[in-house]
Amino acid sequence: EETLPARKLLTLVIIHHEEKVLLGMKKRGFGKGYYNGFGGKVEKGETIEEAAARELEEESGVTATDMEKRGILTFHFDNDPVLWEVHVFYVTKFLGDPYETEEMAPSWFSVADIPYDTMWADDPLWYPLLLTGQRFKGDFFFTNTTTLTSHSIGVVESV
Ligand code: 6OG
Repeated sequence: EETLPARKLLTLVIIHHEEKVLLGMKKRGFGKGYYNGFGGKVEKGETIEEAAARELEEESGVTATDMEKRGILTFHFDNDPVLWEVHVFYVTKFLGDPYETEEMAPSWFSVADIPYDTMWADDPLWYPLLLTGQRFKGDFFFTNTTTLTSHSIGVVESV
């Protein structure tokens, strides 16, 4: 009898406001030294949406007012049997001004200047879909945690 692989649920919020994208330089933990959206693990007793809102507030100080789920990314790491399922949310309206936290140093980037060289290797494959209003699902296979060896990605009707 086959069993489903174990999955870890995570969130990732990208804010797109006045032609700019808010990214945080991760200061510690997984992905340190990379720019990324804001997010983290879904905790027991909260929904994925609640986790996304909570992590955004904890890591950037802002409160999203129009969060929309736009993608699901599944990461396969050769050194971890657990799949990482990252739920991607798109935000254009929020309250507050982003500030630096223990976890992240935020900056705004024009879409043309998104620093893909200092981001996870999967990001250039799906940010263009996110930023043009599409919904998507993708699978990404990493070796040695950071080397992307293969992927598949598709635009979907709903996530
Ligand atoms: P914490 O360790 O901060 O949660 N994340 C990824 N984001 C991108 N763009 N690519 C990946 O490729 C990622 N793997 C994980 C999900 C980790 C944060 O990093 C995201 C979370 O927002 C491998 O709790």
